[in-house]
Amino acid sequence: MSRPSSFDLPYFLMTCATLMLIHSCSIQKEPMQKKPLNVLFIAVDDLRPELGCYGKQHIHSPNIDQLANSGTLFQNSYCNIPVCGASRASLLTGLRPTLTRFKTYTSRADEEAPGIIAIPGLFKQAGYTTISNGKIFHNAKDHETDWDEIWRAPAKSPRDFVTAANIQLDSAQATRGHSFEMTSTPDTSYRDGKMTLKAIEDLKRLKQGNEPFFLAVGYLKPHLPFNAPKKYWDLYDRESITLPANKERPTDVPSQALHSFGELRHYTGVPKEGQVSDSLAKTLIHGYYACVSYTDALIGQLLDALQDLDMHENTIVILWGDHGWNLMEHGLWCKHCNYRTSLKAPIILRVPGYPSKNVRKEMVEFVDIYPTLAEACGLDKPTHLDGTSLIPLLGNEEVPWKNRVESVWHNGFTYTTATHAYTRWVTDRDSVMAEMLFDHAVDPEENQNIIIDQKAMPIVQTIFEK
Ligand SMILES: [Ca+2]
Repeated sequence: MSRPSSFDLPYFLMTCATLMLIHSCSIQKEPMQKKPLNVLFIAVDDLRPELGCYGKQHIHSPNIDQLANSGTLFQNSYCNIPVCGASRASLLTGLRPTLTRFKTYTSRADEEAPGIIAIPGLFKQAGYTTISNGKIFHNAKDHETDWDEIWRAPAKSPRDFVTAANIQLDSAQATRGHSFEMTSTPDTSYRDGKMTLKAIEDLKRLKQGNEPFFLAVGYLKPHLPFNAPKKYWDLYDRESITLPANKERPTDVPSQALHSFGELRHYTGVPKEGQVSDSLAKTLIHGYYACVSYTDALIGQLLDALQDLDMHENTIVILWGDHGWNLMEHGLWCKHCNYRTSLKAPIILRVPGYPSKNVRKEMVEFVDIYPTLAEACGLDKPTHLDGTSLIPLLGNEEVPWKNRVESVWHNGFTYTTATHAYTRWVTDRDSVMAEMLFDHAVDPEENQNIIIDQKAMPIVQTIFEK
């Protein structure tokens, strides 16, 4: 089958039909008594809180900002592990990553936590129609019987390039395309644009059905490569983009805190060692911003459709980025580290019936999402869950809450509180090999490791007291 050079609706629909996998239902559905809330579950790959609603006024993200304005924004939300596959496996099972479970981008929930019911499985068992579009579990085969449909958009090269030169590079065995791409093609030229159309068609179809739905829509951007239509690049003035003040590699942290951003180096035009040039650094930051705005525009189309179809008052919307990203802070790119730039990622939640314009400062983490969605939809929470439902935080009241969240990368465990972030790297026997401690009250960018200060030990004790 030859592919058209521009978007072609009949071709697209035919491809949708070809790729749609209708799975046999190994999970038996229970009859519904009363139609409960639907769930629109939006995942955004590698999205750190680089959004207007998180105080980043230089970012053009009006649609996600509007979602936050209509629900609850969690200001201090953290992933439990900063890599795609493991973060998703943990979030979708509600189980924390450990030294032996959920460690890499290839982590599979069904293999590493066998017998554990994941979020889509819980909803399917409760009688929901469950659809996975795009990247939800990292591996489409993971928990595949949890879904009534699994769909991923077609692409012209493995990493979804559009220009001929990049397609050629990306399709070759030994090379990848460039780390960014700017085109004059429409939103639907990339997979995320195609997926948004598919998800909107899903909403129309689901509106006609009798079952509630759990519709998952997993965006691929702003993950590398930073490919986006030119109009999103044009939202930013390259000359006004500055490199971070802390762009040099720090010397006061353990070697385990740093890495050489191998993920970025796979792409054509990126040096195999050393820091990238300031010029490429600016382009990468520009490209990340463009991809955030591109994704935001697509999410706007999806949320507009939800509203136009008059489904918004009966549908929970949750949006999360699967982990943070370093844009040259600490001399780093990509994720894969214990710095806050890598661990902090957005959670925005809108549950019908709860106040809008709600901003919570409590420490929350991705394992909290599973119990939240179960409670919001009146489903019994499985007993294996490690997190805490966020539903008590959807109102304006003060409520008792945990004082810290826990993230892990390799053998480094980071405990983040409202005031500090403490990381300790342990051996398998739990003895401490290295540590770092940051005081967010005076050092929010984590530029001074204070673990050797006299005050450090009492601070660390406080982190574990509550
Ligand atoms: Ca990711």
